[in-house]
Amino acid sequence: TSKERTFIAVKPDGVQRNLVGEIISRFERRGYKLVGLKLLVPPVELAKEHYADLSSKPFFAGLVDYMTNGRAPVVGMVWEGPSVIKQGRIMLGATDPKNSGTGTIRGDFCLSIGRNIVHGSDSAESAEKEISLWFGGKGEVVNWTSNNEEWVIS
Ligand code: YYY
Ligand code: MG
Repeated sequence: TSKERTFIAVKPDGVQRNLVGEIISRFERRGYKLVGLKLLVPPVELAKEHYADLSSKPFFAGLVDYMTNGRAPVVGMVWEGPSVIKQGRIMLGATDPKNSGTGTIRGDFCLSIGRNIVHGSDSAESAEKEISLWFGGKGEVVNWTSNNEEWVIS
């Protein structure tokens, strides 16, 4: 539906490399609506819960440290619009930037799976889990009507 929502995050390497505006801009220009936005150094428990399905992987400890060590913050976002979960993943590109197409965020701006600059929910279930995890407080996700909507969605 047009109210579909996904969690997108600029990881610390993306913030450090000044790509926040570029990444926001790509979602804005596509026609998606920003309904949640925050800058934070995530607590270790939040990062562990976010990546809970990877907790048995050898790279898990390094992944959590990279996300939480505070050398740069994370920009967490909720974007809304038609097929935003699937299209968000397409806009990000493959997990390993060596396989990400040119024209995708990862394919255009990074080289290494361990420094792939963005996160995006991979399913409706993970979007719901991640949005409540990162934007659980009252009013942190904002319902609003964009005046562009009739020109973007019909
Ligand atoms: O959803 P996505 O970020 O594309 O990939 P996941 O399989 O969920 O892995 C999350 C995160 O873990 C990935 O973006 C980089 C890191 N990672 C890694 O460092 N090394 C791997 N072999 C696989 C994943
Ligand atoms: Mg994932």
